[in-house]
Amino acid sequence: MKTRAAVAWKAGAPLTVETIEIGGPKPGEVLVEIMATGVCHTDAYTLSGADPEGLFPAILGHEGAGIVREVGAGVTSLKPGDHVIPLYTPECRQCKTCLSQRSNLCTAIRATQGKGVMPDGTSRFACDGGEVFHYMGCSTFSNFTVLPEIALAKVREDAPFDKICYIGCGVTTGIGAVINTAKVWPGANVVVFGLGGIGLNVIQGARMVGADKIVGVDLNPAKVEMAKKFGMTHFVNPAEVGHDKVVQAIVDLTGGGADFSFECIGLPVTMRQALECCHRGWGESIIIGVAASGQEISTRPFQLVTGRVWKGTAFGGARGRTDVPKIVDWYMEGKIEIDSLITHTMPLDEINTAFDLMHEGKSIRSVVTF
Ligand code: NAD
Ligand code: AHE
Ligand code: ZN
Repeated sequence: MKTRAAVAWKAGAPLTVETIEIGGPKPGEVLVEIMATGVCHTDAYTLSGADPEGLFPAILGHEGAGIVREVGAGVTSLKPGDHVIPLYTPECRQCKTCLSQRSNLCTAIRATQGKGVMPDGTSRFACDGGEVFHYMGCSTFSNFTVLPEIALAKVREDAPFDKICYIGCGVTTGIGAVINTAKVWPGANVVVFGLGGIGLNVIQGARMVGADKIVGVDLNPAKVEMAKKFGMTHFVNPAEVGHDKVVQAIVDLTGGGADFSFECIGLPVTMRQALECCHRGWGESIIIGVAASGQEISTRPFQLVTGRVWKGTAFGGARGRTDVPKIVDWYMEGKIEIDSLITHTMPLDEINTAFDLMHEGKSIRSVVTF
């Protein structure tokens, strides 16, 4: 069948909306009509050309919500009409990692996902007769997309697509990093580097679990108002305190250092600051931000010898098919806030505006509705 999709033809160029061909679902696969998709900084990262797994032409997007329209042979857990959120971190419940219960990094389809194809090694997308790659196994910048059954979370049908799409990445990543990865305790002092679509969800997660001080760090003072609304108690602007004094400023504010810090920017320099502002003996720093190809982190080993812990997290450590429906429930029950973080909504034809707003620091999340 034909569908409309925003195609990334080459690194650094705007997306163009095209009518493309999409193949039907093969065994174990599901055809989904995407109703809404968020635009995450990771989409911009891959479009920039800095992602070693970035392939072109591709249909980007990994933060969607939609409706199952057709299922392939052997699909048992989903049927046409079900409401779903695509999962770039699937949950097969059979691989070594899923069975271990020690990590959410399911390995069932990761290799083909990174190559821009479905698990059988082929793409379901074509444009003008040429193959177009999938992205993060999701490709939510297409009105219709195909995913393996194990990469879809079934969610309640009364939840609005244009809000819960954000649970497909940003909300779950931020809140999950606090709950699943760091396991922040009530009364902890928390520092969040980067007050964007991810960092603000870390802040609301930290407030949910009863953190004491929640210190935000960002170069853009326009982010302060929203961050305070979500629970930020103190703000540090590196441009004001001096980039080389950020760590000391945080150590002073927290009475000795952070119990937990979260890097939600994607820069080695802020990753180092996030580690070094942690409390001697126990402070844990969680890397969420994605740094460009070839970049490396560094610190004095003494920082680790003296008890600071460096960790990372993908999709907030969430097991998608199990945890995502619960997070949708939290939203519907008013336990978490999403609406005000979605600062802009636009049709697919205006998707490039979402990238512009992100780069200009004017949006938190833009959502494209179909
Ligand atoms: P965003 O653009 O919405 O937010 C980034 C924020 O960082 C902005 O507020 C910006 O002003 C601030 N910033 C930029 N440079 C800074 C600096 N030098 N010092 C202080 N603040 C600075 O991006 P987002 O969607 O929140 O994503 C944040 C990062 O998280 C990206 O790297 C993205 O790829 C990554 N990410 C990772 C995961 C994961 O599973 N690990 C999931 C989603 C996103
Ligand atoms: N191809 C990229 C990987 C970037 C990355 O780390 N992605 C995160 C999700 S970001 C969502 O916005 C992730 O899930 N990582 C685990 C994984 O298996 O990809 C690169 O830089 O190589
Ligand atoms: Zn994302």
